[in-house]
Amino acid sequence: MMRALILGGTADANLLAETIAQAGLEAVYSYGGRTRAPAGQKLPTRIGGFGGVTGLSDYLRREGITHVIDATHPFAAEMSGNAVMACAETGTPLLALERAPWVRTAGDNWIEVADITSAVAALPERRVRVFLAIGRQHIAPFGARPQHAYTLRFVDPPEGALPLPDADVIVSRGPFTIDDEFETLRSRAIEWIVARNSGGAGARAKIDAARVLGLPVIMLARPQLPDRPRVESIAEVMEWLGHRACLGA
Ligand code: 3Y8
Ligand code: NAP
Repeated sequence: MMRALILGGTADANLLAETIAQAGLEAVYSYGGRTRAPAGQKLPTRIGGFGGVTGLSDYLRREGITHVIDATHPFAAEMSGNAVMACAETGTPLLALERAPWVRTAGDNWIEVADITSAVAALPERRVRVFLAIGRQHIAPFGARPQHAYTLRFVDPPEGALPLPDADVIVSRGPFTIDDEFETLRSRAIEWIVARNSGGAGARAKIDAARVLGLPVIMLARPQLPDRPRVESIAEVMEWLGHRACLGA
């Protein structure tokens, strides 16, 4: 009897969960517990870490999971690494649903960097207005450049003081439209954007708006993920699950 675990937390994972629920397949959706009120799911849902590789292996055995789909974010490197190890340990088939990275096009003014430290160093010395659209987990290193006026965007309201003397927070969970992004960038006179190369559509609008406005984007490259089978479409995941759903019919 098939029972799939979806490692979720992304728009793509939500669409996959919808398709699996419609096909009547047995599956569990898993959130990492990063946000206060994650979007609801039709599938049974669990929230929070498993407890490392061992915790995930125990979960797979205990719950009789027969297939794991890693539909987490391309920057969720620890979760993806744990999934590769736990699935190898338990002999559970694993497939990653991974969205292609955004590719610089004509007119994009990108400064591509490998990590947060390089992103901080890429900002100019003179005070500028910077939009940090990278969530809350990686804000502290920008404290090394306190001279700038920062606009941050979080899914949930910040708890406690921010590590930046001149910062205001937009609380919004996205996905974002191009009109949203023009409004945000113009109303706050943003001059620089820091973004992660997440891929997909949900975070893309700020990149398109930046191109139109000619703003420089410091683009964080994805972390190296372990080698594992991967697809980019939900149809391929459903086929892998042995289900030729009449998708989109
Ligand atoms: C908890 C699930 C849906 C899914 C919405 C997508 C789109 C909007 C764009 C910006 C960039 C960022 C961030 C972002 C986007 C979608 C999608 C996407 C980027 C939720 C969600 C969870 C999270 C966790 C959250 C992180 C943060 C990252 C904000 C739910 C809403 C920056 C990614 O404030 C925080 O603590 C935020 C934490 C992890 C990145 C980080 O590392 O800080 N996502 N985002 C997941 C879990 O608990 O397992 O709450 O419902 C999902 C979505 N976030 O409903 O259609 O394509 O997935 N999420 C990035 O770097 O691009 C925002 O602001 O322009
Ligand atoms: P991470 O750094 O790779 O993971 C850190 C730890 O969080 C993992 O080792 C695991 O804890 C737990 N975890 C992460 N994702 C989990 C999941 N789906 N289910 C159960 N536990 C999970 O991950 P992250 O970058 O913080 O991302 C956390 C979540 O937010 C993921 O679901 C990811 O998809 C989502 N996210 C979404 C976006 C977006 O743009 N949509 C961006 C970033 C992150 P244990 O070791 O204890 O098991």
